[in-house]
Amino acid sequence: MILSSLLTIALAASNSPTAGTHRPAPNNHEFDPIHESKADRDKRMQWFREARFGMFIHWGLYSVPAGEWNGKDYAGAGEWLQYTAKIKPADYEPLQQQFNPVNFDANKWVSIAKNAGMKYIVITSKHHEGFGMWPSKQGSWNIGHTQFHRDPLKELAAACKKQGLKLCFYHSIMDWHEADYLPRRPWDDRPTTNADMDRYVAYMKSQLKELLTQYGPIGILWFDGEWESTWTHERGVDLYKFIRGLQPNIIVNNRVDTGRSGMAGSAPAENVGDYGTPEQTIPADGIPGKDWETCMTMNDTWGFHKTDHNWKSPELLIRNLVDIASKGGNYLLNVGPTSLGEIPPASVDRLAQMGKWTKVNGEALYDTTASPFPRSLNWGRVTQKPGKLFLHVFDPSQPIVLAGLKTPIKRVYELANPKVTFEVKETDLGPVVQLNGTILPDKIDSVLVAEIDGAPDVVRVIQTADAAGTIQLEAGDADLHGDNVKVESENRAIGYWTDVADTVSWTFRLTQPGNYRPTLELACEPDSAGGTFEVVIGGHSVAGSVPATKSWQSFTKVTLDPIAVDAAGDVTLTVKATKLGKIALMNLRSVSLAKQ
Ligand code: FHN
Repeated sequence: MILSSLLTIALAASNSPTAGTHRPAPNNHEFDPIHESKADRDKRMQWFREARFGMFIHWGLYSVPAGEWNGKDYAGAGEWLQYTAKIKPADYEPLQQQFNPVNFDANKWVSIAKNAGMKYIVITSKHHEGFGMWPSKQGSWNIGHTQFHRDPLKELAAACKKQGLKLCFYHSIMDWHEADYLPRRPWDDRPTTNADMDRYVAYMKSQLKELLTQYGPIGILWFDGEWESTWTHERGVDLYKFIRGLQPNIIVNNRVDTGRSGMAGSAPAENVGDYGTPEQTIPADGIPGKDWETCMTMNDTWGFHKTDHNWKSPELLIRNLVDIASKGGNYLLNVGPTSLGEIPPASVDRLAQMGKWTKVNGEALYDTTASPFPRSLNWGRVTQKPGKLFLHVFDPSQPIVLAGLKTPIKRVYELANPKVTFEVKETDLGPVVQLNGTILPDKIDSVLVAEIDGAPDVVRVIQTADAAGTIQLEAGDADLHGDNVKVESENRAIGYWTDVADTVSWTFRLTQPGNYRPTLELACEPDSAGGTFEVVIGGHSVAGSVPATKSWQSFTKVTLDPIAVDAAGDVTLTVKATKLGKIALMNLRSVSLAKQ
């Protein structure tokens, strides 16, 4: 009896809604956002999939203190200052009368985004501080009760409509101000006896209804703050239905529900929400079969922080955009405006640089799909459209190999100047584009177009050692095992080796048995040196330790004792950590083998 009831429960669960995948529509005609046909879902997601690039805006009362409280600087605490400085709501509330963004200019903000090549804007309607950035009729903890007698969301809605961008809202479920929300922050000594989560949810829904009925069509409801114990899967499903009921075509991220896997941003099938939300990271292989969007700061803080000057370079930002698109995702890049309503100049400058690239190369970004190649390439990335492969060349010093491509290439030319064409040479690995000394136009990312007939046919290529028994195994060709290790495009190396259980491996062909001496090209900043590892092939292994190099970007070569390979054929070499360094094991760019 028990078993059958458990099976019944299990079956019920297995029929529960699955996020981001095809759910057979019920035969009744009532609007049912959970069970949506694939065609309806594809139509609803289409603009998102074409957009590839959006602006995240974290703007709230926290921009007033800007990371400082009572004369102390709290590094990294922009929008989290109230939590980090342990500020009680009563001590935080005076910020409301200090907030007066007299320099706010919605058209200027939207133009900055549009000129960067961004297609949508996600702005915080309410962050964890609970403060409404619109004149809400629910209570007084909102911009309607400040000396700023305007509605920034209304002005942004008009500017987005005028300039052709989608307006979207970020809304925090977690609320450090509303007395009905639980749990309290440890230092918040307000009584909890009358706190009522159901009443809080009703309040939150009332505010969301204002946001979804007063500002026109909204592209995305970007939920966050879903990780506390009082938020449940059932509440998430209910909220998802509520939002889609107000605007059926809206997109809702997976943080409306409770299943998100932390910063990795993916979620199990039973989680509602339309796409995955990796944060501050780019998944090594994207999130296969799912829509997803990486959100990322331009410096280290989401909300404005007056002492955070650790800005990412335009080169890294452009390559992140391309890396993400090559894996089928969107890039939601953040700005944190000041309390006067100004986007920091360092952000504006970087977005202008990104705009120069998107203006020339937008065809290789928008409405593209993921690379047909199994993983990152040493020379750059690939995006595609029917009949075209866009070859994003980051490093022209590397052979531009399209490993495993079986589809004939008709011609190759510069996207920026189609008169500049290139020959292609067929090799054992696959076609190789011949630059023949041509200097490519953009040192950050020059796009070549490879025209092909129909869909690209790519087979997995087994790299083979040369006649002397030498082979070089590159980071971009490694199989990554674990949730942390990933290929960092800026280093062309495997990084984030922060879990001793993570491993990397290569499978390749050796034509002769014998002893092979491994050489690793690696980097490790001095603070983290001293980790140890093993190189394993078959039943044999050799150990090594990680020396200090000047930085994570400064590589050196470490040669180990020879390792025995008992038979010729396809072999797998695995690098396993045995002891991590203080921060991580190492950044690993390549492993080469030389027959002794
Ligand atoms: O706590 C928030 C954080 O302030 C910021 O909003 C990011 C961006 O999505 N999300 C949460 C941290 O994961």
